[in-house]
Amino acid sequence: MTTLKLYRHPLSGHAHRVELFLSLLNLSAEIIDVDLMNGEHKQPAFLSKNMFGQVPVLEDGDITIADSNAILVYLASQYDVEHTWLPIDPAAAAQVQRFLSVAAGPVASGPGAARLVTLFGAALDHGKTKETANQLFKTLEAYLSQHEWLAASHPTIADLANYTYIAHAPEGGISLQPYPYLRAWLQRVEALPGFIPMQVSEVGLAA
Ligand SMILES: N[C@@H](CCC(=O)N[C@@H](CS)C(=O)NCC(=O)O)C(=O)O
Repeated sequence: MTTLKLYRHPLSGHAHRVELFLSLLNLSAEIIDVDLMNGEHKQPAFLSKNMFGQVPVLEDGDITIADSNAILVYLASQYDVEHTWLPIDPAAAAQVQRFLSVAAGPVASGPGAARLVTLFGAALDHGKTKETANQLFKTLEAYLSQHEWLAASHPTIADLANYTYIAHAPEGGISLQPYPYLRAWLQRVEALPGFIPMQVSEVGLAA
């Protein structure tokens, strides 16, 4: 019997990738919303869970893990007995890590950051975030014309880590229309048994 608790915000793509993986693994967790708008994540109680003051954070009994990709690695290592989501073979594991770095790099600073501008009014260069996103999407489009999944011949946590902010790129003003292979890959992720979407934001759309 697990006692998983996920601290998240419903519009956080970083948190969504964890919620998605929990669902795909058929693991139930208590979901605790952190009030980012009122700075709950910068209060001592939350900072004691993550010194960087960011969601998501996962608690599994007395184990606390912060950072979405670290949580995906933990859940795969702890609960995926077949080790398909994060292969053990060193070269295969490195392929997954390569794409976790993409998720933490250009996906976060491209489509992720563009959405921060349009939905939450972040003081970032929107043009630069869109440029980063389109550069990345062009590269991934060519790659996905030859590959079904990002890091292996089957889905891995690399696909989940990259999925959410790419799927929600249009919220940041970035069209996915020019990228049919990228859209087909998104649809393959969405067809996985247990898939759950992140809600589409209405925050900022009225502004
Ligand atoms: N590297 C972190 C990034 C997490 C992150 O950026 N979380 C955002 C929400 S999507 C957050 O908590 N922002 C509040 C802040 O940074 O003050 C991860 O992968 O978990």
